[in-house]
Amino acid sequence: MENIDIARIFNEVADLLEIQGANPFRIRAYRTAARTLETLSVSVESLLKRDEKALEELPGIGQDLAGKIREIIETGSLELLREMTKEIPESLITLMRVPGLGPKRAKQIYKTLKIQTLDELESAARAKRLRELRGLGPTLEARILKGIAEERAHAARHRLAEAEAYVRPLIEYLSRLSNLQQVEVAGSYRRRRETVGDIDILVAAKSGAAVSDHFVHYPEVRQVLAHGATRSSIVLRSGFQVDLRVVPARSYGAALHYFTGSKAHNIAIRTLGVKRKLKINEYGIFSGSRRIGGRTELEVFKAVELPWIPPELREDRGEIEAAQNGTLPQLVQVSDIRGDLQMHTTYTDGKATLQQMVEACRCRGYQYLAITDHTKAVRVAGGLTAEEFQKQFRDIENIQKKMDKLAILKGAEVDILEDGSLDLDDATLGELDVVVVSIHSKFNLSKAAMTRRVVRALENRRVHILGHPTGRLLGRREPYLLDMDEVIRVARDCGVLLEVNAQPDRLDLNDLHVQMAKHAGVKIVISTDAHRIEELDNLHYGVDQARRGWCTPHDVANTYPFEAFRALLRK
Ligand code: DGT
Ligand code: CA
Ligand code: CA
Ligand code: ZN
Repeated sequence: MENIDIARIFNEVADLLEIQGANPFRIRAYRTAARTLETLSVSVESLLKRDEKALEELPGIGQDLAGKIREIIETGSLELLREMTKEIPESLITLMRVPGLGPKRAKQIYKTLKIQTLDELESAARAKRLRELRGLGPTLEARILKGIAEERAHAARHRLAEAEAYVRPLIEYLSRLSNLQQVEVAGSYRRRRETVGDIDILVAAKSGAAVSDHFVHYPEVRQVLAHGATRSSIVLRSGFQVDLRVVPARSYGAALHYFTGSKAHNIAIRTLGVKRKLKINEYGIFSGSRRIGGRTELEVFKAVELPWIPPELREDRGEIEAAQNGTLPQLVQVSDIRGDLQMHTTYTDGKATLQQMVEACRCRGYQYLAITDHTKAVRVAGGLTAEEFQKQFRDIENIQKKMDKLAILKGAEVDILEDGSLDLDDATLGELDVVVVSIHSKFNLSKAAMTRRVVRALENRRVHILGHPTGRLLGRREPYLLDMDEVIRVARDCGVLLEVNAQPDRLDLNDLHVQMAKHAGVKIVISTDAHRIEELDNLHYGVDQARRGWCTPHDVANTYPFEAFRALLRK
């Protein structure tokens, strides 16, 4: 039982409670616990084995929820959820997940129009039948149609971090086999795409049958789609599809290259092969019928006279030309990062204190960090007033006195209000070392209005960084409308840095925007936006995204030593 499975059960309970109109505090308790579980670095199952009481000490998990976790681990399910599911029809749950609907309206539509499926909802919206209901109109009808499309698109893909949570134990399980020569995850996972459709695992082994048998007997399997000596396919309980290929060691490199993709990149490489009268496929590199290579991935690239290309670049977006010209970028790595520039503390909605966050950054070997709590407009997060910031400044100064190797920057994540003005007075802004600005409300402006709003914020000379620039939440919220070319142009002219927010459901900017920024000569910062200590370790997802955007350390402001970094901040 993985943490993420328990989290899923808790989220389902919260959804159902919402439909029942239960106490909001109770609903929030389940959501908070789910989030804790999703971000926890140790498995609660092992935690429980070591120490009965350890669960209750986790943030947001008291005696009651600890008991429920224990029940899920011991029995594989939760009685409460079974009971609730009996009372609430499944179709109502499907409806409520549609962005724009929510529990109350889902219930109304379900009851009055007897709608059960997404298809039925879609035809009712198209037939303009929803607008006849009380409280619904053409605008909401259109929003629901968009929501249905989003829901369908999202159902098919999973966040990279979620895939990682399932891949790790599966690889561990496979690695128990003694005759395994090599094992690696290929596909979009290896290319570090922000979402993955399915997981592709490649194994080199002498006996394919033994590996495949072991694979299809993984305890988390819900369904076996295919079971063969070289190719098998399963669906995990979580809904993930995993494809396994077993190849002989002499083909491993060719297969790894082929199954890493992307398809467009593969076709380009194969075409280069054809020009040299070579056949390149997943079995190897062939000249006529003679095998001339395929044991390593490097042999594939060498055959077409190229250096090895990092998987993150293999999208046929210019990487082959760059490889030919010797201009492949030396991609940024996690170890290049010297500071984290967005994080929250218990002053607002963070779960760790200022002191604890600073200490955690010290342990991670950083040279600098910025504390960036919310401003007052973000009321749900308990945003700070100017006076409260003053108190935090004194706190920071006191902690700083005891630290000589780590610079603690006074920062804030300042809300950009609807008209583009900032949610903090000039005097306080002037005292901050790092001003991050971002949007947390009024997402539905027109593209022109939203662009004006952001541009006006960037033109404020006290602003240093634009935080999570498009506001999207993977699988939950589309980016707001924004003219990114314009934003990047203004960022360049004003000397504002653009954030790549490393939260696994944000990854905002995305890879393409990062590349646009790089081309325009705008530097990015990779920040975790951590709300608890463990979330500082999400950094690598942001680095992945920056790598997919072709960034070298030079392109990323927070790889610079402290003084050089400060020089990059607008004066
Ligand atoms: P995903 O799963 O949708 O996130 O994306 P991928 O890239 O993992 O795609 P997937 O799982 O369908 O296939 C894995 C890799 O196998 C893909 O990246 C490239 C390779 N591949 C699959 N089908 C073809 C094909 O028809 N031609 C070529 N050249 N390569 C293919
Ligand atoms: Ca795949
Ligand atoms: Ca696949
Ligand atoms: Zn934010």
